[in-house]
Amino acid sequence: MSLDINSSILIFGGSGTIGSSTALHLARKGYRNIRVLDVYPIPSAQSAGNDLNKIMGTSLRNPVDRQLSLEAEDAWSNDPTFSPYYHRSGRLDCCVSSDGINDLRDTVAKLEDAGLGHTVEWLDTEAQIIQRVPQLTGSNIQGWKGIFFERGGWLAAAKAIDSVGRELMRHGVQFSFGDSGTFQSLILSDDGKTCSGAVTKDGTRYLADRVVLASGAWTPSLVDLEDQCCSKAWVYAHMQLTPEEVKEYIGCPVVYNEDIGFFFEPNEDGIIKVCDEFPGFTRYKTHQPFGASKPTLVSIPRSHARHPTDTYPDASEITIRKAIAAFLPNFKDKELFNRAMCWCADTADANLLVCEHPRWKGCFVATGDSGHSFKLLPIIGKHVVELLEGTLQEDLREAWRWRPGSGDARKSTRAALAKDLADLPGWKHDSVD
Ligand code: FSA
Repeated sequence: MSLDINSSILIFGGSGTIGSSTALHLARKGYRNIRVLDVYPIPSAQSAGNDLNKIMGTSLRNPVDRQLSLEAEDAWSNDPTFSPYYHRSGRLDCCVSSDGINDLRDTVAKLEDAGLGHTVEWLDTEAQIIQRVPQLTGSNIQGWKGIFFERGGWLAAAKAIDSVGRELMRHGVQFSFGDSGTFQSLILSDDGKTCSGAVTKDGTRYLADRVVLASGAWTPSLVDLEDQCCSKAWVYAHMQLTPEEVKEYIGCPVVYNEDIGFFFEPNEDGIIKVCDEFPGFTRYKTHQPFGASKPTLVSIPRSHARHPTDTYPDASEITIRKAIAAFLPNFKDKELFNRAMCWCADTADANLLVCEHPRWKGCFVATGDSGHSFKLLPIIGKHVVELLEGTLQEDLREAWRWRPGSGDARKSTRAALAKDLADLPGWKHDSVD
């Protein structure tokens, strides 16, 4: 059955990045029967997007990513639902290792090929880096080279999803949160091949023409994704600057070093977020997602919202402190707070997984963010809607197709295999599993 504006559509994970964007684009197209379901109200307290900030930049990994990040840059700049949350402070990508420097040169070459050479500046010396980012004066940057992207910066992530939520309310989208928004199972036809809705944890049965599972890193634990996604945690910590210190860091570009990590300009409360860069942490458990024939090992996120006293492994304190010592040596003794983990779903090739589930007609998955998709918030939903309507561009369909067996999501494109949280002390501060 084809879709029309009266078709009923359920969006699980609708309080997170891809789900809220999907609801937004359906509502903007005039769909009148949209229901957002989520464990938490929008912006979901356990969404990776519920964060102080995320990086904005142009991704050049492949033509699909490039197209999407250019569309996103345009929407972040011009769409009033999003533009107040785009801080176009610029982004410095920098490195000291020869591999890293080669990657940077490769990026410049790709930008030039794409006709975007004029949007970046190659910084060949420490002096040139410091001229662009004076806040790095006195930092440990011997031998660094860098690229400065003037089209980039940071996104006030949670505030932007909240803005989407307010627009959804204005459009009359319906919401179910808590147990009545928590996925339990699909409602399937007698032959098991067609999905006609879903049941939530409290037993409510929602009938619908389409079900979209956009539950981010939780998706592989909800339905069988045949190992195409592996959920991993990345970590961050905050530090508080004094008003005097804030003055020095206002307008500071995002500084990203693939061997060390990254930090952001202070927000309006003078808080700087610092992250280390590493292959992520898994949390494997024996679990049977809906549709799996037997229990298997699945990496399952642990919700910071449900376990607010959790922090991060002791090992992360060391690497975050290293990042601070390199980038922000004056703040090396500052107290850290809000140490937390944030969960993303990696695919083997780091492309999204946005397609119809091959076993259940009418059930669609929209996940596999692979840690680089928050920037797509304003536009990703437009393409999910195109998928639902059967008009998704061929190259996007190909990149996002169902592709089990095509690679190892546990490794993905990372430098090494992710360690498992079970082997890492220090992060768990309550006794509940
Ligand atoms: O370029 C970017 O969008 C940075 S992604 C930020 C990050 O924390 C990664 O550094 C990390 O490796 C993981 O992908 C989660 O996202």
